[in-house]
Amino acid sequence: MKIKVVKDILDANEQIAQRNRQLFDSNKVFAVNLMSSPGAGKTSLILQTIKRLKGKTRLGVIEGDISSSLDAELIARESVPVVQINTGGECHLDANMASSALGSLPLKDIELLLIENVGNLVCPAEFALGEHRKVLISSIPEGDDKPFKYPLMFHQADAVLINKIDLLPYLKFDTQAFSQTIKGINQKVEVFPISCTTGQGIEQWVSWLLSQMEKG
Ligand SMILES: Nc1nc2c(ncn2[C@@H]2O[C@H](COP(=O)(O)OP(=O)(O)OP(=O)(O)O)[C@@H](O)[C@H]2O)c(=O)[nH]1
Ligand SMILES: [Mg+2]
Repeated sequence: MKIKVVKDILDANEQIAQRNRQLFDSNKVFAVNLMSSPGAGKTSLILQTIKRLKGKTRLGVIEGDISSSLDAELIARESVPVVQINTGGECHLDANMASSALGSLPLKDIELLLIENVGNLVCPAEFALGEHRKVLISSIPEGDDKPFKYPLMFHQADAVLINKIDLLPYLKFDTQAFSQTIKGINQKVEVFPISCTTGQGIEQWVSWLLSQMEKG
């Protein structure tokens, strides 16, 4: 009985996610669901991406957090359309929350919508939002064992960014073994070592993102 309830919730989410996807496609918006544990660097990555694409690609952002509008305030300073969703305790965004936020964004003026999910390596993987790509950000301080502990997230990702590589001299993290483990779980995944602090690897990430937008 309990399992059926969970399945019903996921089925309902899937239907709303498909409606969101139709809305994205009819407005020619390419949507990316950015997921990570708390503090891995989702907002920093969005800010770096805005820096590279400003004036070239019209961006929009949805910020998901349990509470506060701190991240949205950082994005708003860049004069990019942004909506903050507060889940009020839920550990992930769902398609219905994303749908409510879409009404407050000028979709016709947006080509690339970056959706920052709630910091969590478990629940966001279960709830589609209607996005075109899922991107997972891992970071050096979290340790290189995360693909073994949270395989679903790594299995679903179209790209995994290994952030904070500027900290490699100080922390034990085997980047090569980490990448190999991810490829073992998910053969199609792209892996990019990056640093949002130094800007290393951001060029490659942005090129990949633009190539994915072309593919749709
Ligand atoms: N050393 C280093 N620190 C970084 C890097 N990227 C982000 N940080 C720092 O990591 C902390 C968290 O970064 P955020 O971008 O806020 O992370 P987040 O994933 O958006 O966090 P939540 O929204 O709270 O889940 C901040 O203090 C950043 O300055 C990086 O490449 N190197
Ligand atoms: Mg954030």
